[in-house]
Amino acid sequence: MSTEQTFIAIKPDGVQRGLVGPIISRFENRGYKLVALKLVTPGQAHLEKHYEDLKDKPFFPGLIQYMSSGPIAAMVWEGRDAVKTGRTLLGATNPLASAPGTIRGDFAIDVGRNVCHGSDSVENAKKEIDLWFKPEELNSYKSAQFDWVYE
Ligand code: YYY
Ligand code: MG
Repeated sequence: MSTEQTFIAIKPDGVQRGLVGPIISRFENRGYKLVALKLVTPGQAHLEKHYEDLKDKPFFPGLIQYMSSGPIAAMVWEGRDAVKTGRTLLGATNPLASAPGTIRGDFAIDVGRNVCHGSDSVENAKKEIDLWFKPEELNSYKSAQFDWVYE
């Protein structure tokens, strides 16, 4: 298990519902380090690129419309096994199948309003971080918690 970076986004519904703080807290409380954070309202072309693997799905047009309907809190989180554990913190894609205690399991009901995004592989995390952030927006620092979170 290695130190990884993952792209986590709070979708427009999460921002509108005042869930930025609670979602950030899940990652902070677990011990992950915030490397980048910004509130952005991307255009449709950016979102189509972000979700390009899903372009043939029937829900794709609605997904792009939803994702472009308001600001998104875009973040990069770093730490051991951050990609897979980030997905675990988010919960299943369909919130009705997400365990209580996960973000989607605690804060969402419909799959098309599932409040957050997380990279699904280390390779996709790199692509997504590259799409959403400029290199200079990624902060390099040692977290004050580091020696108390890792043995
Ligand atoms: O990675 P994750 O967000 O958990 O799921 P994906 O399969 O990548 O789908 C991206 C996004 O699309 C999902 O978060 C909600 C939406 N979506 C949908 O609206 N309806 C579906 N049946 C499947 C996914
Ligand atoms: Mg996905």
